[in-house]
Amino acid sequence: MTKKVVTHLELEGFTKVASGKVREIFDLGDSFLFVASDRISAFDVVLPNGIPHKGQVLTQLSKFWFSFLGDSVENHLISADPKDLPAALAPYHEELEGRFMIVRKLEMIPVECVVRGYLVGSGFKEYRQSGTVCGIRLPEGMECAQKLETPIFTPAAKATDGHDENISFEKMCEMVGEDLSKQLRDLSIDIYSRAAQHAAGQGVIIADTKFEFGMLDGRIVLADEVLTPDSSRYWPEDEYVTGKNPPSFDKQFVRDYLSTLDWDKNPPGPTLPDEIISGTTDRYLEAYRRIVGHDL
Ligand code: Q0Z
Repeated sequence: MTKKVVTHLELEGFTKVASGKVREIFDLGDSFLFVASDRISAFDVVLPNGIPHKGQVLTQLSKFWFSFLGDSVENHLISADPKDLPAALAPYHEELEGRFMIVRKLEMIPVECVVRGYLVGSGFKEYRQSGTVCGIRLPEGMECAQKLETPIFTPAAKATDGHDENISFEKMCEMVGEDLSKQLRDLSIDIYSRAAQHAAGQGVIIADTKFEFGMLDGRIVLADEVLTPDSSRYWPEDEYVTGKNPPSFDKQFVRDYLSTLDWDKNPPGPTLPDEIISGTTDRYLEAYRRIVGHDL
């Protein structure tokens, strides 16, 4: 794997159809090219530095999970083999190495399928205010980062400001239909449970995660990146204590460093020192090693 850091990506002759803080999607005609850059965001702001190997870790973790889940859920991956790239992308093979997937074009479902196994973040915030998460009532007296008796499905929708907003299951049913909502809920909880069980045996807690699904010929297809540290909260099991928000597996060095500065969390973000960048690469590589069982 080359260590070339990819923060900006343009593929001449191919239209970018979506661009996120980290990922990009290009049109290949009958399929999309899904690419994970090395960009990193913290406190919702993309930082100037890339993190070497981050895009490769995210992509290879997604591929691991697609394969782990097997035929129990159809996914959008067609190929991650450079031989299957269009000939016109030959000049970009080095940049794309290990960080791309050729994927099926789906009709995306406009709801984020979030599953939480632990009570933290916006879930804990809502619970403290109302005793519920996305309208689901939870037992009294739960602590921050406590494990839930059973994982819960807490859908979210893109608000007008582009941020995700927690919605009730009833609201999701109004948006996409009751039958589909129930299928997505049950499927999401099943996928999360199997993944979290695997991760737990490898020293990683997947506290929560967000799935995106699409439809193809009337079938539900799992899309996007899956069960990565960017779409999930990964916690090192050895650093977990109930009642305390554990360090993020991947971004904790970056967050700790940023909190030593007097940055107001508005763009542009501060430049990271070399040792924070290399420490963060090491954390991503360690997350990969624990989950997959060998080095990237
Ligand atoms: C996913 C997103 C990203 C920004 C579109 N297989 C698919 N078929 C149709 N649409 C999508 C996919 Cl993955 C699709 N997103 C989310 C991804 C950057 C937004 F890389 N948007």
